[in-house]
Amino acid sequence: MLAATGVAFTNVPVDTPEDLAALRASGKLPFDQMPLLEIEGECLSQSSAMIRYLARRGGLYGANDTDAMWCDMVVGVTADFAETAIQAAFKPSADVAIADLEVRFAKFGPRFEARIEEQGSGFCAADTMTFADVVLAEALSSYLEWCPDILSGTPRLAALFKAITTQPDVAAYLNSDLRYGRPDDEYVIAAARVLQRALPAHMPDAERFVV
Ligand SMILES: N[C@@H](CCC(=O)N[C@@H](CS)C(=O)NCC(=O)O)C(=O)O
Repeated sequence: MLAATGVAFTNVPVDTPEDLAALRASGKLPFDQMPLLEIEGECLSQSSAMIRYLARRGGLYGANDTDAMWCDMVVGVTADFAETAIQAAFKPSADVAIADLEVRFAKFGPRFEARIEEQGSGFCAADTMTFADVVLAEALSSYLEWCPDILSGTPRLAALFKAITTQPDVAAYLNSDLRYGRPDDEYVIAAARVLQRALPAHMPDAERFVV
């Protein structure tokens, strides 16, 4: 959403439990949780609030209440759809992750396709691009990291994905070092280490970071 609304930004990685403790001690986390978006002197928590704040600020919440309702509906269902992709790196194997993603896509992909057809603009919520298209494209990018051909049977969804990811600011972001790659075991281990949580049960010594 930062890229889609033309806001230059930096990522500040939290690599160690000490980094997280320092961030907590800084008082910048309103609810003691990550992620944190620092923008114009404000410290924002909750990714859905950040996304909507950026959408309003960038004029991507549609032109009226009906558009906004469709944005919220599509973003809500996209969260359900994206959950499987967020969990993929935590699965026992890539084959299991891909099988789960295919099942989830079989449920939602045709619904997204039908919604785009019904809308008629090529976008999913309104006559023009909204943050719902950006959020949906982000979720699709995660699916494509695991299943590169997954959009082959949904041409409208594929066209929406292309329309969003070829926006100049979005394309520049996707091709930059700011864009994280597909999460791997290293990411899963780093997240458990920083948050001092258990690893997925299939990993050796799964409790090794639990304090
Ligand atoms: N619902 C929140 C996610 C909040 C969350 O689960 N944050 C985790 C890290 S991804 C965290 O800070 N956990 C530590 C804690 O809750 O104390 C969002 O979408 O931003």
